[in-house]
Amino acid sequence: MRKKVSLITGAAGEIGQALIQELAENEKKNILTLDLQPMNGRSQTNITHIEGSITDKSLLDRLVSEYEIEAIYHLAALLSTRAEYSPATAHTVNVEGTLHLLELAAQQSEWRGSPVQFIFPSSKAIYGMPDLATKAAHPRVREWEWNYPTTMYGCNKLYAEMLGNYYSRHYKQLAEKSPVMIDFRALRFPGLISAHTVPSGGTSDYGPEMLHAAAKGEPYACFVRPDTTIAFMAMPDAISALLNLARAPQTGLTRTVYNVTSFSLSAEDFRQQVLKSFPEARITFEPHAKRQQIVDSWPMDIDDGAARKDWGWAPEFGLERCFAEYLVPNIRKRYQ
Ligand code: AKB
Repeated sequence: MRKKVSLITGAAGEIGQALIQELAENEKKNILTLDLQPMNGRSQTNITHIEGSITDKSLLDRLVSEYEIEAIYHLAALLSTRAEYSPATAHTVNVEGTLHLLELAAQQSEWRGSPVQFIFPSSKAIYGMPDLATKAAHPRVREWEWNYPTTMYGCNKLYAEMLGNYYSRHYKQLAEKSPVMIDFRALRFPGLISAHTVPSGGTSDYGPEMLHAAAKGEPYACFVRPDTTIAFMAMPDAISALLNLARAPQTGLTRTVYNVTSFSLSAEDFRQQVLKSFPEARITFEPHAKRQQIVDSWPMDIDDGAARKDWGWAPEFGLERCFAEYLVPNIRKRYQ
């Protein structure tokens, strides 16, 4: 008999590390992790790690011959800054890799006779505000507004959301016998901030980079203007959003893709928050014109009213609590 598992792709990344903790340690699920990197420091019996790529179809075929995959948390992606340096590779990973996994989920659903759940973190990068005046005039965008991404990453995420919608609602719509559809659910995250890991390859990374540099006593030159405003969220809230969306009864869901957010602030306000706890921090502003352009295209805030209404989403960490109770104490411990 094949072993039942939840598959986590991109498991060695920021979200993956925190999610494994919750699923494997607290929920005692059997977890299959897939990443290009080794998973250092984890040796629980309910976690099996496979080093490899989501673009390797023969590897994915091997996995389904050995395991019954009940749920997929598809976290692997090339983030927005990295994707601009190699757009074709980003497309291969972010779109083709996602397509392989959706196919895998569809086949597994058919074989099991019940839907595989597919949880997908998307991003505020799928929005594209044409200029700063429009951004100021539309400070809080809803899911269907301004879907005009300017980055390869944003384009990839938006298309992957649409593929997920297709596989869960319209897959093989002309076949005589309707297939078992997958259960696809996606979240559009704001910039995530973890006290335990430093992100790499993103364009909202200036927030967490500023904070980690201050805690290490290192100077930091922020790559966007002080007035640049976008939304952020603490990593524990991101994990509970993923898990709560996964647990929500399908009957209450009116969308396949939901905005979720916590607080929105400018880069200068972010600096002020950091200075409250690290008054010696040396933070300056040296905007990088092209990365600035990307962040300027992202909305100031995203409207998460649908998630609140449909499945009771509410972040635990607002701005003050996020810094005072999660980020600062854990970051101090980390760099002690
Ligand atoms: C990035 O900066 O690329 C990511 C994102 C916007 O999802 N944090």
